[in-house]
Amino acid sequence: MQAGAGVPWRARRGGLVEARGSARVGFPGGDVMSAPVVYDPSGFELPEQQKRFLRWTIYIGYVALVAGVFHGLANALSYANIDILPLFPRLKGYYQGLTVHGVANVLVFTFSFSNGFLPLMTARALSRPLVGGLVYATFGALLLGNLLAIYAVVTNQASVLFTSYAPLQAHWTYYLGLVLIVVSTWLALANMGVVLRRWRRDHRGKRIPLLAYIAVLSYTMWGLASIPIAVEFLGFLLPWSLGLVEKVDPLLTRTLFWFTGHAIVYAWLLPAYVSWYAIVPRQAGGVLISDSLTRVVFISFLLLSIPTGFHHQFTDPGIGTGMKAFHTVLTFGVFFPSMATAFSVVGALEIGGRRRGGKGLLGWVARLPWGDPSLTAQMLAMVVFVFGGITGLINASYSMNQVIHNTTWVPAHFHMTVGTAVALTFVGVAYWMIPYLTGRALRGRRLALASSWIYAIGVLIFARGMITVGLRGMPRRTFRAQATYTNPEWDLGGALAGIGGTLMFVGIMLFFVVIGWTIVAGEKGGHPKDIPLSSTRLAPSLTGWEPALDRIGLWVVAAILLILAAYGPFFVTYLPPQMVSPGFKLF
Ligand code: HAS
Repeated sequence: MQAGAGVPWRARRGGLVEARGSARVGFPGGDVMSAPVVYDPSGFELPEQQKRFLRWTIYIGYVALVAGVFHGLANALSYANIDILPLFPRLKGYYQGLTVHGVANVLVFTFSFSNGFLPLMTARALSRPLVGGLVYATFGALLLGNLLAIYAVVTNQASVLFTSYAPLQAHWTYYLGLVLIVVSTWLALANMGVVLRRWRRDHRGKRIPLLAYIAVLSYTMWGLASIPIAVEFLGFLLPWSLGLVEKVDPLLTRTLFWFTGHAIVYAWLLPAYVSWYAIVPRQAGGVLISDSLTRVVFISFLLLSIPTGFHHQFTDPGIGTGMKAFHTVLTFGVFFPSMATAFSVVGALEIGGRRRGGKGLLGWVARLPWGDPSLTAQMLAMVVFVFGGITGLINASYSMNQVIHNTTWVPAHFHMTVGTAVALTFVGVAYWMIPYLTGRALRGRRLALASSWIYAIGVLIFARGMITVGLRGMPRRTFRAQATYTNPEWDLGGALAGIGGTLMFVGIMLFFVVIGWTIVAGEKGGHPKDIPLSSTRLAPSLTGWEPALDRIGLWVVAAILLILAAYGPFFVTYLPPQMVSPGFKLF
């Protein structure tokens, strides 16, 4: 990593960097060199109308999150044997509430945020406006999809949980609503694709600016990954719920769900990684270490996120052990880009901490700007994600999975991943992005800091409890406070889950106070005028192998080939569909 004494890195690489400005920066080890700024430093403003629709797209997610977290509290308290469901008078039952919790938090909140955030990042990185019609269409599809799904869930006609497993059957508006939410993500992807294509037409031979590249690749992966769930919903569940076909194939639809369903977790995660790579280094006062490593990481996710879904089906009959083993190997493969991410973000933070005077092995940690609510939320998200990642590897280990599958261990894992690494990062991003989009200064900075700390401490206590009782066999998706059976070994862990869940609820409510206060009463004009874009220590090259990283179409073809190898044998041996089961409405 040595820059070469006194020689600007750009010069050593033959002036290959597309730089419009540069900054002098210091690195651990004492070298000082020129860090290229690859984005137009004069800034770029989206048209006001587009900003307005992007922020309303994100607000849809906030409304969903408000609805979703209330049932989260009920669920967490239930593990501590406290039943607050009677306080929800219109709720017909636990599974209706759990469906609201899952759909609102992991489907609506995440994709609403990404539909606003990723196009905004693309537009800024390329300094071009988005396609207005596609911005409005994205918002419209998301809104309509939500209204349809909300109707089905609120009227208790869709208590099927976010996994929508057949033969549990929901009202057709639920399936159509979720399809429209997916369509909204495709429209956002189309928008980014059009803007990027136009930019490339005008900049032949140039490297795609990193931020645009990783934003587009995140949704490209999702675009590919979402095809199986579209087939499941449009080809099977929707006609079945409309009565056009009488029966359904539970194993096939479940497999189609997880075909998309593991990649979906990376579709939630990658927008958070976009922030960790392209924004956090700047917020911490550091720089991103390597442009090419970052591109390799996102390509790895494109290649490996999708052909891993059988690790959710280790216990399912009807799928060959060899197929499951192949997916296990690929699951361990998709762990590596996250390790590379850990290296990159810790490196960038360390540079920032040392530039602020941090000394010794870990002295730089204390010197990071912990008073910045946006950065602090994201750093806490990263710390919690370490434990989310470790539990994920245990899930993926075939024999260990037999111990934890369908226990409360699994919700512990996903509250530390999507529930914190992703959600708390989105919270942190909101602390600069909502002011940027509304033109109002952030209110309640101390409250914002308190919110993130309370949430992060809460989730660690919650997960500790859920992991302990999960290992002692407590089932997930069960309302303990009303269960007719119990186990004294669940008491301590259950109490921790209740305490931690309550803290998480308080933390997220404080976030809503801060954001609501900012939107309504933030000082006008006191907002950030530009996105906090990071520069890169090792910049992109125009020669050698690196430009091949920008051939997104080529990588999509490679991803399709890997998917065919991973899923082809199953479909070849399994099809045609075995339409054996009628629909059930149990709750
Ligand atoms: Fe998972 C189940 C395996 C990651 C979400 N997962 C789930 C479910 C969800 C979910 C929602 O193999 C439940 C679905 C359901 O309802 O049934 N998961 C993995 C593996 C990973 C993983 C191997 N999962 C995620 C992410 C999610 C997510 C990310 C959401 C966003 N998961 C599984 C398996 C199951 C499963 C099985 C099925 C279980 C069953 O039986 O049902 C890995 O990709 C994780 C890699 C991550 C790391 C962490 C890297 C750390 C970083 C932070 C660095 C920063 C630092 C801080 C150190 C290796 C990048 C520095 C800070 C300073 C301040 C200095």
